[in-house]
Amino acid sequence: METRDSNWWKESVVYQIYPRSFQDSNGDGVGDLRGIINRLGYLKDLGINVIWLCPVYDSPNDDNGYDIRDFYKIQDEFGSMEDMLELITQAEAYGIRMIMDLVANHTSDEHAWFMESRSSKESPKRDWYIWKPGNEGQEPTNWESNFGGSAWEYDEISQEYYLHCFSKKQPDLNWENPEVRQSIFSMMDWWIDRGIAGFRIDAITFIKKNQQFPHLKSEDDRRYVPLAEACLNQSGILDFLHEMKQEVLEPRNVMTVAEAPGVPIEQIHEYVDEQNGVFNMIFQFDHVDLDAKPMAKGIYHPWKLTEFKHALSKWQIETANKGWMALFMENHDHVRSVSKFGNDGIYHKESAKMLAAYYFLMRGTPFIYQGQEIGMTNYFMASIEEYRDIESLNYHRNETALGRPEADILNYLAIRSRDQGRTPMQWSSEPMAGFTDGEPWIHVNPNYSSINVEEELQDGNSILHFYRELIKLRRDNKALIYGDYHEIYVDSNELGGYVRTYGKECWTVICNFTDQTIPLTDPLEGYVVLSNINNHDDGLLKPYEALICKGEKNADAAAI
Ligand code: TEU
Ligand code: CA
Repeated sequence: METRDSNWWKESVVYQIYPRSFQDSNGDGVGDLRGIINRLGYLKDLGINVIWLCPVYDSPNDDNGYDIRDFYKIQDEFGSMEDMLELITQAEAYGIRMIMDLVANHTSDEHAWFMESRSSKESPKRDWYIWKPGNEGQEPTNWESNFGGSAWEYDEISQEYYLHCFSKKQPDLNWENPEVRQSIFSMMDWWIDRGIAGFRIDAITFIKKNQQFPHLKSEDDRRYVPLAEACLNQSGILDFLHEMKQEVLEPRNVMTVAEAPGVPIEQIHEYVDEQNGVFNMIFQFDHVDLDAKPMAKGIYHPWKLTEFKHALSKWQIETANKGWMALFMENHDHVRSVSKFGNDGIYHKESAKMLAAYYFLMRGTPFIYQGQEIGMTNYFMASIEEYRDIESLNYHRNETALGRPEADILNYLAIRSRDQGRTPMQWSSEPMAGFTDGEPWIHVNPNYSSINVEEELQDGNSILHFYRELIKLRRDNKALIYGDYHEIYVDSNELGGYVRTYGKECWTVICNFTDQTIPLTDPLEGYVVLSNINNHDDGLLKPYEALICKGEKNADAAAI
């Protein structure tokens, strides 16, 4: 019988693939399924055992596949259903399970359900989406879409407005309608029958809307107010999620990781409690969004290291006895972590490895986003022409209309745009980084000639090798998976770290987040098992140095 601590998804390391940017196999400049199949050996050698595949379903690509036209079809640019099934089978042969993105808050406006829904007010599928008449010639409410502008779009055909939390080509499904829920659940079953091991569940905290459809109070003179207050983690959402659990997740025993912005820490147990929660784990965004508050205004907000550490450790503490976290530093919606939290200049290598050591050995399942394992960086796109992401393009248009100077907008996008994480995977120093033989759909970061897989495979000291070692270390030491977590250096704005204790074992991770040498006031517990530099000096941490030490638990271990 499986015991609580033998859940495979806890012992796994997940690798996230954004298929458009991973590997092109046919020279059209767009990554594809065949490209992924060709790289399975690389992933196996890295040591990961789960792939989270971002959407590959048929889509007009308004939001790069997060606008699904047909859940049961693979988008032509990525390949065929046969390729998908082959990917699942081949990955399995390498000991890798696949989880797919489940996008169930909305569909594409080109989905057959929506076409039918918009065809007339009397359509049997009318109520599958959220339709409202105008309010004295204006939108039904003043809600602002997550991608900017009104969250309502007027439809000429049926002369009402429909709601879209994201782009106007992503109409929101009406989860109040039981037929909608059933259709989503049977689609999930269908994919599980194809051999996938679970789901990363997209934007799930948006599925319930405040049924009063209130007008939101504005703090400034902007016309629209971010819709979170009425559409994010609304009361009643858990009823829908428990139904999903009962209908699909529990009977099929699949791995689930939910993208769950807006869940307050006090509520985490309702989401991930082992018995009564609904998902195995969630993604929270406090640490990656520190620089973007308030989100609505899109203005850079400075942050301190103590805030960054707290944004991670508070979830560790809250889930200490029950529940589990998804650990991550990057994904396809965020910028590159070495550029944001490390130093992508002279300490590129050291700081990328330090960040890896810092998050990877916390209590939870680590996720690696493609390219993170080689230390891919942001790069400054000098013109809006280089951007592809709908959120960034909308942002640029709306802010320009409000009179914001072009340079300001570009500076903001350089540190927040989702495209920073979407430049092609850097495989080699060949033209186009070995990603494609053709013209890539988005610019390759010019630093590919020095930062690439081929080079790092040859260098035993590379970031890539450090990730391999971390993965192996975690796999071989249960303490690093199941051990208790205790934060150290809580108030330091230079150092960060924690202790993991398990039986007699006691592991310490200590990281220097600065480009200065910092004296260590407390003696190290035990001996150094892994470090990101070759010449550790006792009593000091060099710039961006990280130490992973193993010792024996003693009475004052908790006091360091
Ligand atoms: O993102 C939804 C979402 O909630 C994020 O924008 C989140 O708020 C943000 O990362 C916190 O900083 C998901 C997908 O990941 C994204 O790519 C899609 O565009 C979006 O859903 C719509 O499907
Ligand atoms: Ca291709």
